[in-house]
Amino acid sequence: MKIITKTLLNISLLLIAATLNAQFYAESINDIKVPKNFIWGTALSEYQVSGAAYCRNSNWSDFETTLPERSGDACQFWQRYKDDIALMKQMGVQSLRFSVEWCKIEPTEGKFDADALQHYVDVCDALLQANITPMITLHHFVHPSWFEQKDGFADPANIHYFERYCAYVFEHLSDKVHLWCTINEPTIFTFQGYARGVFPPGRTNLISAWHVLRNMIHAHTRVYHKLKGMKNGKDAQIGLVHQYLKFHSYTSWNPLEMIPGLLFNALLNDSVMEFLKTGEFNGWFGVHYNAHTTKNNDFIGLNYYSRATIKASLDLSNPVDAAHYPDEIMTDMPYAIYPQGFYDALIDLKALRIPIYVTENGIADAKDEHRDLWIRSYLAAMDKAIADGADVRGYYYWSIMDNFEWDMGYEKKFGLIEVDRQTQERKIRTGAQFYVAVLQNALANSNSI
Ligand code: GCO
Repeated sequence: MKIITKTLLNISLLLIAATLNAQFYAESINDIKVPKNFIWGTALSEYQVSGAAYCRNSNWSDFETTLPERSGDACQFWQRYKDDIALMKQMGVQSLRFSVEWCKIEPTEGKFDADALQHYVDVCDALLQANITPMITLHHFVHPSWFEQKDGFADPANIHYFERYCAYVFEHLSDKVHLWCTINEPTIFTFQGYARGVFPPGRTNLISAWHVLRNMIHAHTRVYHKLKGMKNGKDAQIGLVHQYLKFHSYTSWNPLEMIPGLLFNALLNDSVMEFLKTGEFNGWFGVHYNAHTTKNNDFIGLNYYSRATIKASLDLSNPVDAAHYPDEIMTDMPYAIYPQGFYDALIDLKALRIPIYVTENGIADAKDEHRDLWIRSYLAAMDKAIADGADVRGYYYWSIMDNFEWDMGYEKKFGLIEVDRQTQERKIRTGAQFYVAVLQNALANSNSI
């Protein structure tokens, strides 16, 4: 009986895949053609895999005391990185995007911790020995408590602290690392922390959200030019990471869906896209920044998951809700599988005329039912975008292993590798096999066009 149900389920999934993603579905790894030297990687961030136990005195370790679920010691990556890197090597991972934690490097204002720096030197050495190219993110939602207490990125006078920390890390690691992400998703950091209040510092003030976003864009620009002027700067590839997220109204006529969509699109996508294209940031409420140049990135990091479909609801306490159409497959996050949006984002970014790294893409799927479909359809969408001229240089699956999904805790399973947090045992998921095959194939022969 079980087998019959499973077979029927598999057949129906295949049918859905065939109709829904007719245009975007990779039957085999040979359907995915990438340029020479393309990098196949995976991504993580320190706080999400090491937790508050290893990243104390940070905005997140302070804030999560108010959350129902705490990060604890997460996957203990801080101490288990050697074994995890060995597992990555075995899978064929060519590059790891990870974050350096500012709260470890500079736990007290102006005092840099040599042991923490050494830890990251060791991580880079372990990666290089395993033939895995390191890609560093300098800010992935987390910073030291002392920086937060000065009002963090809400005060433009604080940008120089961030610049100093970035320069310190770059000075010590740029001999080993050539791929650098300055800030991860300034829009999400701002929206979640200053508009929705579900990330630190837990504020709900739209005007200040626009100011914070402007300051982060400014901080990125300053760090970019600072690092480019340092030793190894010219050879390094440095870029911002933007989550390309578009809001979509469920109906084409309901103002309750369209008005929030206008605001969310402006704050979460359009303002940053405009900055990337023109060097000028125009926010609401007169918030403005002009970098006076468009050369503020060597590449753009694209995090793409899905679109957000908003539907008006009769529940007055929650008048708009995350929705999906009946024929769409939901992930465990409040959005559906939507490879078309990935293609569209890549084509939009093509206009920047700089290389693109897909710095994050992956599915939360605790039952591991749709991971295979996600990977096949999103890689097919990327393949089409490449064929249509998008200069994509690498793809990083989010995430190498299950981890702490911020305000949503541990329930969201993004990992290629399943982590049992009781035993800390790691197991490669069945749904990851297609990606592992892509990795293995890329290792064996460069799958170039
Ligand atoms: C983000 C982050 C990651 C998330 C991932 C899954 O986009 O919020 O960069 O830290 O874990 O995107 O939601």
